[in-house]
Amino acid sequence: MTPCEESIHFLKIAVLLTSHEMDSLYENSSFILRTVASGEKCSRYKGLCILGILYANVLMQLSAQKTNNTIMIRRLEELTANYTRVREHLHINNIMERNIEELTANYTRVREQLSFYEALTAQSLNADMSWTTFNGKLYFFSCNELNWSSSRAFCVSKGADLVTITSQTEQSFLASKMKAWYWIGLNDLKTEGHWVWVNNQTLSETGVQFWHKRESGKSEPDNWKEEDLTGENCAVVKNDLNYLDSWFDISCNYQIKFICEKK
Ligand SMILES: [Ca+2]
Ligand SMILES: [Ca+2]
Repeated sequence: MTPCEESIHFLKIAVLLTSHEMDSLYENSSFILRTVASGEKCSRYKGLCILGILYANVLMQLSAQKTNNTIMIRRLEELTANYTRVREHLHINNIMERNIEELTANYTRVREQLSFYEALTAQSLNADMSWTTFNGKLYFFSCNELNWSSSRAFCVSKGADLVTITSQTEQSFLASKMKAWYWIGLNDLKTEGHWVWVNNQTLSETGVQFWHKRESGKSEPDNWKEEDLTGENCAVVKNDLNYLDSWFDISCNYQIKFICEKK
């Protein structure tokens, strides 16, 4: 190739470089290198030649960067799609959890009502619903077992309420009649640890309480949560202990006999 032909060829490459035609540029790379290596032949175009090489390098770097960007954009799109799927999944889970909570609450309500009506029916069949008199009050010891709130509803339906124990004499009388464990009208449903009777009297107002005491370990009420995570918020009186030491807090959901009291 004559110097004149080389000049024309190099100018063509310079045009290719400025027009970003990379494939043609790579095809002519051997000529560029030969031209740079041959300092004597290329002396007239040396400056332009170096600029061309640098320009080609920049273009190659830009091209590589463009490829990286394309890959990153694809990954970003995949991550976005995954994120959207996870969010939709979480949303569905939240809705399902809410539905389960509502269904559980409805189930509990229906179960309580059912127990109550079962007890009413059983009691109506049992004609001898007998009341025992003591100190001007009437007491009924149930044969049926209900949870605490249904027991109370039953007593109320009979013009009474769950028993309120306001003296050691009354506690002694009840103990003498008991053949099982019975619900009494004492609870801390409203405020944990604040025990009140169904007539809103507190233990300090009545002046008597007969919680079971333990020499080692916590005495009652202990709000034990092993069997019911909501704790123990209703009181029961047990017949198999000293009557002065026989109140326990237990889960309000247990099915227990109960004592109604009316004036
Ligand atoms: Ca409690
Ligand atoms: Ca307890």
